[in-house]
Amino acid sequence: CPSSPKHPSTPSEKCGVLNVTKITENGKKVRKNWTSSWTVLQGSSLLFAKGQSGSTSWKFGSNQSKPEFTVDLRGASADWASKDKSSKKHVIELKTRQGTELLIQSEIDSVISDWYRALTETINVHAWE
Ligand code: I3S
Repeated sequence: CPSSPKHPSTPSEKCGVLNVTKITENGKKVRKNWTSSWTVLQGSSLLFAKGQSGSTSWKFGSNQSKPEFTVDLRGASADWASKDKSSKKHVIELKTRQGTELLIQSEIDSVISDWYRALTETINVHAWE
């Protein structure tokens, strides 16, 4: 996962630790379950692996760990979540074309701002696929 991509205007790869919960799955409301996930933006996919950052995160992407779940960003939308969606700060609401809604969050302002930028740019690039 490159820290300084060659083409920052079209981020194709980004990774880091985010807090994430699903709120809707296939159009049905599900119970919130915030977990800290190793998150990878790869092309038009967003992948989440369970567990904290640190020593195990390097395994992600190898055959030793499978992503917990994957989100297709083609036709998705991302926006800052309204206050009624969560009491947490810096929350992004991500809605997929498949009817899954996620909240993703970081306590760190700059971290979530970078993700917001990367996600919205990725969604724009793949909007018509
Ligand atoms: O939107 P909610 O229902 O207030 O979300 C909170 C709950 O999911 C809560 O767990 P319980 O299912 O045990 O009530 C979580 O611990 C909270 O983090 C959720 O709210 P925030 O505002 O943190 O997204």
